[in-house]
Amino acid sequence: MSTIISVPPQLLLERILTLEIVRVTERAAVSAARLRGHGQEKAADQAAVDAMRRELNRIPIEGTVVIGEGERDEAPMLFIGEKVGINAGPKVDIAVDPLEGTTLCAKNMPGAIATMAMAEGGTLLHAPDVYMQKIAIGPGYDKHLIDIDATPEENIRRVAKAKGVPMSAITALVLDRARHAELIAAIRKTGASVRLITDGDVAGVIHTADPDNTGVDIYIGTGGAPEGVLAAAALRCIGGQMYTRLILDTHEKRNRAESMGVADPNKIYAIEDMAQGDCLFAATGVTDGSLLSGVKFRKDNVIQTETVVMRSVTGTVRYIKADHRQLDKFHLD
Ligand code: VTB
Ligand code: MG
Ligand code: MG
Repeated sequence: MSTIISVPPQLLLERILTLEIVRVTERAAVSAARLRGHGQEKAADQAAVDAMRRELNRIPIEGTVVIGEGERDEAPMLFIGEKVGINAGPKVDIAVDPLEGTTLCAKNMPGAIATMAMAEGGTLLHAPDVYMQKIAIGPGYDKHLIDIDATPEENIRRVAKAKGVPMSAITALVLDRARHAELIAAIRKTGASVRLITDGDVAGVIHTADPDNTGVDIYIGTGGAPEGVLAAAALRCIGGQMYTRLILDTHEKRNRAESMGVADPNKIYAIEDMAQGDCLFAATGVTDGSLLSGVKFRKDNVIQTETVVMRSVTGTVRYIKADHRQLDKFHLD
């Protein structure tokens, strides 16, 4: 008899938690969306953090934030090491980015999301808030097709060949940054198309999982390490390949990483090195984006949200559209 469960049952996260984390990202997204387009990155971020923390503290978990808003002294809430949950239930690691794309939200541009991942305790990479080199493709390719140390040309060539299309039919998603000038030129030289985003590479990486709909075949470039771990948690659920490397270019960063358990500063992380075991991932749209619709404030106080939630052990991906009617009445956000 075959079974889809590949880890011992005692290590599974209870599936009921799937819905619980949807509430968390929904509330964070609604709170941030109230400040959408107001040009206030910090205020929107803080609103998302407050809402996310309040909701996390209602969940029956013994959670530890491993990817959070920063070190305890710089982040009063959702700091790395903070305990969340009702302190009863499974021990879990929590990764959060309550408002991923603060600038997108402040400018009401596409692609801001509220996002989090939950995994068995001790199974998420404890990554410091440094840059991370990343390369990712979606599911359905041979193992190790892409190589973080190969040239962009080589990676594009391999993906095109595996897909059975010319390189000119490949689209690479890249963060629009000066540091990526050479990378962008190298990709364009192959004939491939570069789609630039100003922010938001958690969603960016997730785009690779569904090239037929998103038009994105590969993600390449350097972004935040916390965002890398969140994206890895998502790809762990939907499949795909992702390789990353922390950019630890100063003593201070190397020491910080070491104190968080990073023994080899040059280590290449695959998805399973960043998110092992069973994990859940959720993201709710704050502004409209190509992955998710943003929060809509309708008449009669109806608030609509769209969330994607994934569970690694089964690979289930759900899109949940919700109408919230009582948020103001119960002062819940
Ligand atoms: C990265 C990326 C994020 O901010 O952290 C980026 O991973 C910051 O990059 O998705 P810069 O320092 O070059 O601005 C996001 O785009 C949004 O948090
Ligand atoms: Mg953030
Ligand atoms: Mg972010």
